Amino acid sequence: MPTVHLLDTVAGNIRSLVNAIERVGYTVEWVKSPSDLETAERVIFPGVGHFGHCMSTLSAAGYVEPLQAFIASGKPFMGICVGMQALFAGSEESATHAGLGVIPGTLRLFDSATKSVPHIGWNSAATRTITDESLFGLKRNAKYYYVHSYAKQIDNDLDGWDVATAKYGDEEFVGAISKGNVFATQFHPEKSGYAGLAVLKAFLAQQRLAPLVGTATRVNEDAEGGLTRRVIACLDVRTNDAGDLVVTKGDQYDVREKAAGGGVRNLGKPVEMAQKYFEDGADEVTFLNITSFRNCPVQDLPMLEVLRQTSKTVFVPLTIGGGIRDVIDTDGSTVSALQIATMYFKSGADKVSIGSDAVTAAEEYYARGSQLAGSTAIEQISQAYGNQAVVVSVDPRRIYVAAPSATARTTIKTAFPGPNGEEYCWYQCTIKGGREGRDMDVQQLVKAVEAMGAGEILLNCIDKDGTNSGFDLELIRAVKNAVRIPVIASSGAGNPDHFREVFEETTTDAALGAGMFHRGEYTVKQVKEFLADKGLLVRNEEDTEV
Ligand code: 1PR
Repeated sequence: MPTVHLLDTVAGNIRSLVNAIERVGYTVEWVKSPSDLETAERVIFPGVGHFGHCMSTLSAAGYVEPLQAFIASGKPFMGICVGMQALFAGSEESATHAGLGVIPGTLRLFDSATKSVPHIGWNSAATRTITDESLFGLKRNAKYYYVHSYAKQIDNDLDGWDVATAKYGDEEFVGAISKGNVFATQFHPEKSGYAGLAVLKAFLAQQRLAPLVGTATRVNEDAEGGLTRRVIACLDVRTNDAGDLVVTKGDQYDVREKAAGGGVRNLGKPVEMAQKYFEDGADEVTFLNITSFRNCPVQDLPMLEVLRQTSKTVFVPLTIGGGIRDVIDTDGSTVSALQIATMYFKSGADKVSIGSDAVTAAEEYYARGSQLAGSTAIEQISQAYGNQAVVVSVDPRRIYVAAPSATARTTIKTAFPGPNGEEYCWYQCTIKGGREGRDMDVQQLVKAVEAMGAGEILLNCIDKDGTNSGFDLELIRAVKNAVRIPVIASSGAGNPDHFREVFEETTTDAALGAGMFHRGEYTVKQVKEFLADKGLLVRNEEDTEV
């Protein structure tokens, strides 16, 4: 098999890229020192995180000139995400670091006044300069997975480059760019389903231009127009009483069968179910380890193997939550949350989701007078891997009050009064899977974790969990109003119309379903088709194989 040299100087989920490269028929060799670039035939340079950190790492390891020389040699070179950004002259993200200067121009931060930043999700890469052929397999009506806060907006400084663009709000920016032997994508082809694998395959085979065939010829102007709303499948995983790792699902966080002595509900095997949801068109798959695996050495955490297996065949983003905190290992040693997160990223996770530990960190943040500590799991992981890699999973519960004056917490007037006719409620944060309530409202929590560097909120709702009665729209609006980072609505989805409702009636960035998919009541595909029929912009994977 032909080889690809991979330059991995930046932290992140490299395993998925390796899996994707192998899937399209190539083997990976690592660039271990700058001299390896002299003999490499084709190079891919992926990157996540901070532009300045990326450039200083490259420079400290002596890669800047060898990389420029490789690119000048005319051999195929591909940059991905920050690996693309590094090709530009510079980025606002770090005024003190120059880029490689292969492409002119400077990256700018997205305007967050009217939209969530980071830009996370599925967007287009529609070629502007080439319209009658496909550039490296890009399809005008396909969607690709992006996750970034800085972008190269379209100015006229890109003359001579073939450019494919995406739109976010009213900003049009570079989604992919190419000239000669250089090809770079802001999106992650290894996380963009079969459409992304096709791009990787075309680059590696050096099929720069190909005739537009099949679906590629069907240009859907609407579909080119921006970020889709994401539909996420979530798998709550734990060991059952027989010691097997199972996907489970309860209601209001009770996952045992209702009969006396009921065991943990077993709805299937995590890897198989994730695979099915990917094939059905899920935009992301989230695993939540809902009980810590007791007496298990950290190195053997069962979810590490679940991720390794899943990332071989599931080419959309994977999130892992549950137990991301500093822990004492079975041998008595302390393992930091950052080390645990690193193990998960290396095993194929793109994001980690932090629950209980985030609540404790937020309490300490306010106790210090809204000062950052620098040492929390959220801060450490987001500094090392970028904000986009840190999700905070929130488990709020409604506390009804007769009037706002009855509590110091932020209340909302609810259209669904409490058991005694109370017209107000506040959303109390909980820890340990809802077992313990804390004296903090959800708005306080999400503001604190945004300040610490969380990139996304996974917004559960204990009252709605497993009820099939639709999302808590009041909660979602309250949280969307409190933060600028994207929000994933969760808990209560029972049918496709609940997804339409949450997307039409709130500005949530994504919506997550669990029980309705696990029990086979509806498929992800049915939800997507329903949303598309209602005129909502969703990604519909048309390819099924590469
Ligand atoms: O506190 O960092 O160790 O993380 C624990 C994680 O496990 C948290 O993200 C917490 O939400 C989750 N969790 C803990 N206990 C349970 C439980 O169910 N007993 N599950 C639990 C939370 C919420 C969603 C669920 C949606 C949608 N589950 O995952 O899938 O509510 O369900 P639906 O569509 O069927 O209504 P830490």
